[in-house]
Amino acid sequence: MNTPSTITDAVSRRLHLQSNHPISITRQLIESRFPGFQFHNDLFPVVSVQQNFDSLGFPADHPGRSRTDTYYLNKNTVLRTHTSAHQADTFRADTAPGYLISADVYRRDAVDRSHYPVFHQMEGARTWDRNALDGHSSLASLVWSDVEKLPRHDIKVEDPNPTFHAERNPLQTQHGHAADEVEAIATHLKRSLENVVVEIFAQAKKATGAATAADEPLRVRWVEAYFPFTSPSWELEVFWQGDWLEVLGCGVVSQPILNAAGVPTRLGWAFGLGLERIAMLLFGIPDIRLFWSVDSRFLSQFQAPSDAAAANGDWHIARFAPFSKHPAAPRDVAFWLPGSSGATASSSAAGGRVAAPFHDNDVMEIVRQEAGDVVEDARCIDAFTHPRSGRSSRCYRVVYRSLERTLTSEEVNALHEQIRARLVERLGVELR
Ligand code: FA5
Ligand code: MG
Repeated sequence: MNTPSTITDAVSRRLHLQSNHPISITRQLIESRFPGFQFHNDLFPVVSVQQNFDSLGFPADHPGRSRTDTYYLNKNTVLRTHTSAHQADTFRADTAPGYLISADVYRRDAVDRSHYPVFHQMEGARTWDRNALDGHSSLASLVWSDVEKLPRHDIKVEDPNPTFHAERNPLQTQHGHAADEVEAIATHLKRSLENVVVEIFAQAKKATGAATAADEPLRVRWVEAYFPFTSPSWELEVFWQGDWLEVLGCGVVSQPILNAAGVPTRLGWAFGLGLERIAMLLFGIPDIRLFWSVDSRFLSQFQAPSDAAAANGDWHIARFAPFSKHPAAPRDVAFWLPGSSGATASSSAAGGRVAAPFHDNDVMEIVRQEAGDVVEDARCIDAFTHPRSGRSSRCYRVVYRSLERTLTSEEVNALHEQIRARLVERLGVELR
């Protein structure tokens, strides 16, 4: 068990089901773009390691399984880290061609304006049956005919990568997929998701007359990705606040998952998107912490449309109006890592594990637990190893800023002092 009460307390919030909450409105807007799909919005967040990882083909040593990244309730049970945990069960149960699953997910992760340890994902999947070709000569031709039925958009999408790449995205012939099938499914997948983003921006634009809060033109690009459960795989990024923001991951479903779900003749695509990230673009919400606010100055700004209005495509999206911008108070903390030498800061992506590795996410969690939502950002700003002693040092900058009021410097100092004490107590570091 490595799950603090700050996290378990969030389980009951279910923002994706709270009427008039921006996460819920975003969910409904996306659902409206997938007619005929089954919607599952009430799946329990406690899942088995089998569901979250094994069923999806995660290798035994995948960093996502680590206690530094995942909240465990016991050895075999976790708070789901993604909605993909329900893929296998849903492919087994659903007869419809497609489904959407919206749910709260949990991760030990970075602290900044677009990352939060509890967030909401929407999983989507669409499959076609090789045994139900509906008069078509092949599955590829069936899928292409469905591509033709998708709405068209006229935005320019940056998509420099071919569907297949020898190392990064090899054609998975062991799955029995033919290149033309994968091309057709990938095109249907990309077009379907581009349509979601285009719709989000169209609604955002209706609200302000501008494409985005910062008045930037919409820029969208596909980048290659890797997931153990799709191949080929991509991520979709949108330009936001001066940088590329990843909004979703997706790909062609690995055939062993469909085979194991009892539907070996079906092939298809799946995606998982961050509802907060999309809601930030839709409403112009600048900081992910705001979604958890119970301040009426936040909540009263959002109103779900009536069913009739929504059916007309009129979502009445109102741009978020910041109620005030309070000053930021940065504080640094520098320390020596425990153990004399050899300890490395291992981000989950980097290899190089040591006996008791120091992990960035352990610092992030202490920051969250001690200071909660008054921290806007925390990051390592300096790391070095002393050439003679071999000791490693880290310096973190924690930026304090409440979304609701101005913090006094006494208050900030007290919180920072608590964080310093906890770092010593929990991680055994030596303050510098
Ligand atoms: C996944 O979770 C995959 N399960 C997605 C997927 C599904 C791929 C089906 C293929 C097929 P990833 O870890 O990239 O992928 O997360 C998906 C999205 O969740 C991200 O693109 C981002 O929009 C959002 N996200 C991830 N971490 C956070 C976080 N800490 N806070 C807020 N949003 C996050
Ligand atoms: Mg990702």
